[in-house]
Amino acid sequence: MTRTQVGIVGAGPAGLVLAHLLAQAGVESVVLERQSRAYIEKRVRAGLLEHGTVRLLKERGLGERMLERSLAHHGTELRFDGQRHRIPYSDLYGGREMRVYAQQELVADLVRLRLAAGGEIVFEAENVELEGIDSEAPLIRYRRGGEAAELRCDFIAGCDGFHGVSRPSIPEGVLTIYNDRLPFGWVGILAAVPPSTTEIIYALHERGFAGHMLRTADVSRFYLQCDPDDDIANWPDDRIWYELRTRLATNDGWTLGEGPIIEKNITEMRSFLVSPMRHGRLYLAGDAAHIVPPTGAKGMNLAIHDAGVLAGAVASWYAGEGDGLLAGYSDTCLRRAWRVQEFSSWMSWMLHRLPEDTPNRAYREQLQRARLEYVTSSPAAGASFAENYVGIEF
Ligand code: RFL
Repeated sequence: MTRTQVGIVGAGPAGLVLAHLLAQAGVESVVLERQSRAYIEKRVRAGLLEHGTVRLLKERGLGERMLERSLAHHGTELRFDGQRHRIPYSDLYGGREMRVYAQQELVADLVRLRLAAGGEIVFEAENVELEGIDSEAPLIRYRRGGEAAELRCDFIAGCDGFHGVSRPSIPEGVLTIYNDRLPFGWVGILAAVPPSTTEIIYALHERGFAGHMLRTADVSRFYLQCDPDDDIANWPDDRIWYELRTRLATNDGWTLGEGPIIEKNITEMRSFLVSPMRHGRLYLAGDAAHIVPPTGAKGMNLAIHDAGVLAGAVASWYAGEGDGLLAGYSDTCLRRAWRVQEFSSWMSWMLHRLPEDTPNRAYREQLQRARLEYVTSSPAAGASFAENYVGIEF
């Protein structure tokens, strides 16, 4: 049996940032991760860091490699009717900038820095089970290399993502669950081709949404709207490039660079949120507590935000300041999560072709167009978009 102060389940952005911030506050933790180190350092997911995320990583000494290897971004492009509309979000929101940096790179940095500082991360921890979360000394049981192991702690941080074990360990009836599946899916690809843009592009076309995201100088990420129940086998490479060329086309002769597709999959678009984000001594953070549609690129940022709030609350408890911040943890995080949820949903409905069976579809399409025109032409609407996209400060 090992003892620690905070047992952290999951070495994603939430769990790893939490482990660092706790250590900086003098609080011990052990991270238990189901996958291998190599696996989590290769897993392709998000890539856009909000202003506040960059600031937190920088201030906490976790962002050196990210700052070296990522580019600052100051605007984004919305395309419809073959026209390009730039939203200069930095100008519209006090000069704040965003950064493009792949999630797996950030995870690799956080793992390396944590291990170098003597932190403990148990990779390939199997059959993790939480016990006594209602008590003052909860226990995590798991298996490692076939051997049973136990970790006794004061608090458990459930940072194990949407499919983890932490949330289901909370007794039935305790959590209010909010769940909304959007009628859109995304074919996501990673291609070995330099980007054809310097800024992220979101396009609405009559054939559906297309997105041109950025990763590195040689690798680009693209998304295409598809049916949420579609099968990736229906998307051979030729079809993907045809759809990207068509949906991203502009009237001014912009061209799309094409290259080998390294990876492709289909992601459904879901909004999911539980309240409260805690039960007893178990605190949920990141995707374990909420999922947002990926359109606004918010999931990883929200996860890191939760970790920051939780670290502060736990540190305050150990500093003898009582449990005020812990008691407020869920409300503090949910306030931001709901703002992000609303923005991500608004952006998703603005940028996707509505399914054929949408009630009153023609009317809703006109609303969509009115929204696009407003956000791309009004400085006030642009500023509101910028505040949410770059990361609202509260
Ligand atoms: P993570 O990153 O899912 O990390 C959870 C960790 O917990 C481990 N785990 C367990 N460990 C021990 N025992 C168990 N029983 C466990 N079960 C799970 C997992 O192996 C993993 O290492 O959650 P976290 O830290 O909350 O971070 C959240 C972000 O990862 C997530 O919000 C974003 O990646 C969402 N997301 C995207 N967000 C964006 O902002 N932009 C994107 O383009 C974008 N693309 C994506 C995405 C999420 C995807 N998923 C989850 C399928 C693309 C995909 C495919």
